[in-house]
Amino acid sequence: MYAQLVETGLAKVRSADDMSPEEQAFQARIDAGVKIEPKDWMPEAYRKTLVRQISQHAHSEIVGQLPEANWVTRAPTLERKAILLAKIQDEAGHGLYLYSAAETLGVSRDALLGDLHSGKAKYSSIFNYPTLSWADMGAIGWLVDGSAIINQIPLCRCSYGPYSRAMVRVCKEESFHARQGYDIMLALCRGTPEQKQMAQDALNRWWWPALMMFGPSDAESVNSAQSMQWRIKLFSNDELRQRMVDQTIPQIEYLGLTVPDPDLKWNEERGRYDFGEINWDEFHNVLRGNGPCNRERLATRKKAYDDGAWFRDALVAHADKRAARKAA
Ligand code: BYC
Repeated sequence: MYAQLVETGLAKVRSADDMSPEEQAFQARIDAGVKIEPKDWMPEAYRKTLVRQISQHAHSEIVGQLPEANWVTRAPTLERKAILLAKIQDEAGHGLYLYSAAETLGVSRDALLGDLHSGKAKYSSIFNYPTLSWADMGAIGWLVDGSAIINQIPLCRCSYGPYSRAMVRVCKEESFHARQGYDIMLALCRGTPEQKQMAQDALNRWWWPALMMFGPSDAESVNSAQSMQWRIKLFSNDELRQRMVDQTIPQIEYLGLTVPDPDLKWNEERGRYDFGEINWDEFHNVLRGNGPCNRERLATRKKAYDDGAWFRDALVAHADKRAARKAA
């Protein structure tokens, strides 16, 4: 089983009897829907859980730039290239808001990046798959950013103020990303038979990894119960995954494509779709660092960081000079 790398000190959800008076007051504020702000008292385990989730989220944003970067020079038109570049720049911005939100919890950005580069910190499994055709740009925007919206809209209402506020702008931008992805898929599906086949191939390869983005099943999710008590998470992994399926199937039908799941069928009683079993062995394998692109993604990130050392040094030297001039 994949390791839980951050020890928050909590093996299970704590009942009111196990809580100190401070913790009880903290939980009462959360239950009343009051936001927790950086200078407020918080349990150490709450702080650590937030640092874990927000930093993993930030890492996902910046590693998430890499699969799409592959297609900037190959975009079919100038307009598509400009849109793709804008999207990739947005992801860098999301990373910045999220690292800033994590820093309000008393961790440094250098330490967080150090954990990413050493392989200690996770980032989303989805970014360890290759982008083989232009249709993958459509599938990522539509399915990956689409899933991100479903996961992140509830985070706009999460209990930690800086995280919830960062999510508002992120979600607006993700919505543009999802639309541009669907627009690419529509253009391909209205094109030649070969172009439609490219779209189908991309759907076949991204469908299951997109469903894995929501994390392990509720029965296997070690962090969910506590995170839901603290309103860091508002809905379970399985609930959000189900929403993604229910929302996306009509979009697939509109494109005239086929869902790569023979077990998918509408369940009249539930008013939702039933779908096939996810390949959890594949998910765990990717989390252990053995997906098709894990090593390449990490090596590219490290190189980008090392290549930027001169620029960070120059910024510090400039700031020192200005401070010295001001002091003089
Ligand atoms: N990939 O107990 P669980 C984006 C880990 S950015 C890798 O359910 P939790 C985008 C999990 O961390 C997408 N690891 O955990 C960017 C935990 O391990 P640790 C990222 C995963 O935290 C650019 C263990 O499995 N979105 O969309 O309650 C371009 C057990 O899981 C994954 C966010 O980060 C995974 N898919 O729930 C385009 C959103 N799933 O840490 C798009 C914020 C689970 O104990 N994060 N793990 O060692 C969340 O909502 C939650 O952290 C998760 C997991 C639902 C992801």
